[in-house]
Amino acid sequence: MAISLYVFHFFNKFKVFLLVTLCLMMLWAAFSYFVDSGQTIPKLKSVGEHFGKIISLEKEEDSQKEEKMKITEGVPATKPPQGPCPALSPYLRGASKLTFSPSLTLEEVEKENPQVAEGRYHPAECSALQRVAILIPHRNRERHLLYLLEHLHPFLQRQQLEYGIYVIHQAGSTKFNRAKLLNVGYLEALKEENWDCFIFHDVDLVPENDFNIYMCDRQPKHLVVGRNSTGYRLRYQGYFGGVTALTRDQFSMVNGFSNNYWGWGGEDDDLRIRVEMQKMRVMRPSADVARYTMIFHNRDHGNEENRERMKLLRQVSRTWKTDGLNSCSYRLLSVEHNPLYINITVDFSMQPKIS
Ligand code: UDH
Ligand code: MN
Repeated sequence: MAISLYVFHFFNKFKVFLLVTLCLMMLWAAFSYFVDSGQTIPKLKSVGEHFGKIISLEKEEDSQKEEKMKITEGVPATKPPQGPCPALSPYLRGASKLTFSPSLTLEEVEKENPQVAEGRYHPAECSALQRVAILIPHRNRERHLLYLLEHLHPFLQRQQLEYGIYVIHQAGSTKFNRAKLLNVGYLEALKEENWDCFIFHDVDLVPENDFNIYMCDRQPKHLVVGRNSTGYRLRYQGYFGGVTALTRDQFSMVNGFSNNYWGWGGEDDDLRIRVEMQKMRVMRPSADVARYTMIFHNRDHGNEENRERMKLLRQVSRTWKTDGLNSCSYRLLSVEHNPLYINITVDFSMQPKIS
């Protein structure tokens, strides 16, 4: 009796504690039963599964990467995205003394320019501010072309430009047509690249100072302020010949050059009139940098003075809309990608001579 009384007292004293303990034990038993049978916390389980998958995918990717690395060993890795080139290239040198070696060969110039491929170049260290097409009208001036290529490639590279040099060669012996060749150059060059800027460049004019930047501006630019043969003075007020720079849009806005100037003279003045009619204004770099050496030459056969030019120049306001890029017909004979320039050969002999 005394013992049973004692047990009763003991339970009575700790009944709350015992009850709580009992409940906890029952809960634990139920919890472990469900976990073991796989019926509970499905979310947690699936997260775990995914986690496992992610790890195994990473492992797969790693092994694929290793495989790729093995395959592409020796191939340069794709370059990181580049920033734009600086506004002023750090490689410019200023005035340079030009020399023209009589023994120079095309192979030597090619060796000097290993980074030029198929007449094109782009800087490796930054993305150029403009893509520039240099258009050179040409016939029977191989020596001049060689000297121009020799000087122009390093000159343009020092300016950190993306560029292509196009030589537009007039086949046959009909009267030379500089302006029409330049129209052809513009149309053909745009077939292979959306050039931003076009430099219309005589073959015999070599720039003396690399601060004369071969980029286009908000207005058409005339780059030959002075040349050795004119005492480095502008040939005449309004002169717009030799080397000019127009954007793709500026040139298209004036409908390009006229196609009707056969022989020497007038086509450059015609272009200036077109530019002025579109309310654009010719800009020139300062006289101390816009200097050229013209390689000496006499007047070429087939490029005799055009005696019709004054008459044509009086008609520009009437003719510019229908005579130009939109009416430039020609027979394309070939487009050759040489190491240092793209050679476009055209035939104008079927063209009617309108004057
Ligand atoms: N051109 C050729 N082949 C020709 C004629 C012209 O390639 O047969 C091209 C060449 O790009 C040249 C440009 O057209 O630079 C302009 O022609 P040009 O150099 O004959 O014109 P420029 O005004 O001379 O320089 C005109 C003759 C001046 C003779 C002066 C004699 N001292
Ligand atoms: Mn000349």
